Amino acid sequence: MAALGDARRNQVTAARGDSPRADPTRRADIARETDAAFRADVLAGLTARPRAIPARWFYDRRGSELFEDITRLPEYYLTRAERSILSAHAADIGKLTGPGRVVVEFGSGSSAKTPLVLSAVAPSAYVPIDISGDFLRDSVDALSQQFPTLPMHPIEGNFMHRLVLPPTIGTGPRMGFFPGSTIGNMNAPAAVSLLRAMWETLGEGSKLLIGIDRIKSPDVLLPAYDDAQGVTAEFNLNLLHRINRELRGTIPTSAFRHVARWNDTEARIEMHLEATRDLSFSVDGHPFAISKGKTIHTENSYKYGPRDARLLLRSAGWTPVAEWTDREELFGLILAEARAVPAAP
Ligand code: AVJ
Repeated sequence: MAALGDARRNQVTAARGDSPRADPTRRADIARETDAAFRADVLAGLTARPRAIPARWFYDRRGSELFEDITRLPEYYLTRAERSILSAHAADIGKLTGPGRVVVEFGSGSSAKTPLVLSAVAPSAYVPIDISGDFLRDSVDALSQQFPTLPMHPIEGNFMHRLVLPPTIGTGPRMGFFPGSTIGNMNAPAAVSLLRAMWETLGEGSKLLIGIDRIKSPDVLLPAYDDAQGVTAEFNLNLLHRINRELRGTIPTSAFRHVARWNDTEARIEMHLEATRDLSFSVDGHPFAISKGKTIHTENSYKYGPRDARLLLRSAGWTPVAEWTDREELFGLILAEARAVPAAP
């Protein structure tokens, strides 16, 4: 998957064949905006107390590769659980959505989940939205092999805001697909505004199929974010390497260690980078210091009980209509509908 970013402008690209990569001027603009936003977020995040850098900056090329590796770790149950739910309940999902919907995937990754959904719901078109044009092109290329007659209209843009869908997809019913518990990176207000933006993008009468990771024992949660092979540690530390690479940083990366914590009050996993000694360094010429034991907060991954998840959806105008889980009840897949909200009694 690629990150949720603010730096990139929404823009509707032409249909398949006209890759977002095809416009070099626009790509250069996007790269410049992304650089500026990364620099601003890092400088502000290192100046703030507590120190915090938004999780979306994990996903440079190396970070995206490391995330793919994470999804294959024995401890990282999320991807496997969601995929097992999708394959076990594909027929059910298809029955409830009906054929001929336009499937709009938010943050399309190189995920193995998309084919399961496309087979289940027999859509009339597929619209993947991602801020990474590279990822979009690759996933559309791969999916075209498997679904040669399905029209595909990739959109390179930021789905945090309302998007205009390409008119060529028609006015037929739509279904959003938002897998992977990506919603977990946002706090409640941000999650609600994202779900509302999706409602606006898709329109009344549309459906949303969303994967949300559940609250469970920290004995299961913590290893998923602190695996034995150290892949998640490398993923977290890659942020510091990225800062050094892209922002002329002098951070002594080996003096930081990966920390994963379960914050029970907030119902979230937190990832931090902890200084193992008193340090000073510079980023883009700006000096910074951090004392031993202090951290840079790099990610939140909120977890939801089944009722929490449904309340979150309703708060954004989505009415839950069905819900599935895996055998161990680790992960929830919810189908919701964009109904007009009836007047309160
Ligand atoms: C992509 C946000 C769903 O929170 O589980 C995985 C990111 N971070 N391991 C998650 C992540 C550390 C992942 N999401």
